[in-house]
Amino acid sequence: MKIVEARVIVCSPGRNFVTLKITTEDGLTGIGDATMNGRELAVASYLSEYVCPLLLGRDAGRIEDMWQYLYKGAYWRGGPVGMTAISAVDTALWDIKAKAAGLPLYQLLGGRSRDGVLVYGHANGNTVEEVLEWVHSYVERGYKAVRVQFGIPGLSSTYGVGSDKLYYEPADRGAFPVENSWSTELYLRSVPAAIGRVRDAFPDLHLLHDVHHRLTPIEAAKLGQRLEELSLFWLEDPVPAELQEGFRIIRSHTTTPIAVGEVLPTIWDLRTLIGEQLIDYVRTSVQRAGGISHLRKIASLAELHHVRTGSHGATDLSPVCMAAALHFDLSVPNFGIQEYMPHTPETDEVFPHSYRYSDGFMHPGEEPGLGVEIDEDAAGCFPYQRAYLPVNRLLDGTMHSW
Ligand code: GCO
Ligand code: MG
Repeated sequence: MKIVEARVIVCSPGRNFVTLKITTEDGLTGIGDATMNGRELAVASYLSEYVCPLLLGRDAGRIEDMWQYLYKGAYWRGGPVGMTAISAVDTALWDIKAKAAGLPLYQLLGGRSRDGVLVYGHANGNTVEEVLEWVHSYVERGYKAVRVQFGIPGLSSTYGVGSDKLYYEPADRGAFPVENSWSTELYLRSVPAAIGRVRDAFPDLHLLHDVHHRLTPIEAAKLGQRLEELSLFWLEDPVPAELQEGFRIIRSHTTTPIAVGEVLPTIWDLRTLIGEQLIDYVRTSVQRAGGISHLRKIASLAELHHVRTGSHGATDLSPVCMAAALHFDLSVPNFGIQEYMPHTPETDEVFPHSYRYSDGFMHPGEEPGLGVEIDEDAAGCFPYQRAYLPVNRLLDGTMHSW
């Protein structure tokens, strides 16, 4: 199964996506998601300038060897650009292998460990009333788990609350990033009570909340303590995770479950967090963490340490990643939950797929391979448009993590 073509397709059906398409000599094709929100062309050019030429003539069936070749062979290891590129190659090769076998990918990963993939939706709003309305609409659609994000009185805008409630997308098209403002004091003053109101209204629902890397460990420890009685499913990214040891402080103070990892691309970046059981859910994804092959190794390390998976699934992870994630989720023993934000109709038109949602759960479908394709004619109608994620400043103008 020699690779005869490897191409990068960049399109923007509502938001930017980078897709790698690999073709073999017998005409099989596989695709992988290489989107890195706000920095898309860095990965596209890494792939087309350096990786695609290396794939030609190689055996598409040697997935692990290809992974090692691209990881060890670059000398410059890790990092989001390189790892996203490897993810795309790995995913495309798994797609090809499963198509060649005539099986949905999860069958090659050991088969189903469960009947469906528990997902959580996003409810957000400027006021608690708005959030309550959205949570209600998710519950009506069968969701068992909902993430809640609130506007913060005194701040003009913040992470997680957008103008379009269903298709929340933080990256904005424009010459410069949007500037958000932040005050930990104002946040801690309003958010615990806001989550409390949702808990009162929905006593049985799994509730999740994303702090988006903004607190210090001791602030996060205090927040975790205050939220304990609300029984969150998880508190996400309470602090930036470069300093993994910082999570020891949070852990020693609170039993609120912690989820981390959407920006961390390798098992080595997660070693302390998982190995010391400092987190409960690992959130890195097929698209960020070296594809199916590497994410499975991370899941195995996590399994050993009582950590479950909770893969990132915002709209900047394309339907190709979503499909791959669902095969992974269905198969790993220590699955926890999957984030799910529906893509826009334009995106779904470019990426026809077999995965489906029903009553709080998703299933990848039974098509051979990933069960998703890219319609290149449709993609061609939506050319790339530069977009940036916002930046964040404290009220006195100091740069802060967004
Ligand atoms: C999440 C994430 C996203 C990210 C986005 C960045 O939990 O879904 O934090 O909202 O901000 O994916 O591109
Ligand atoms: Mg997050």
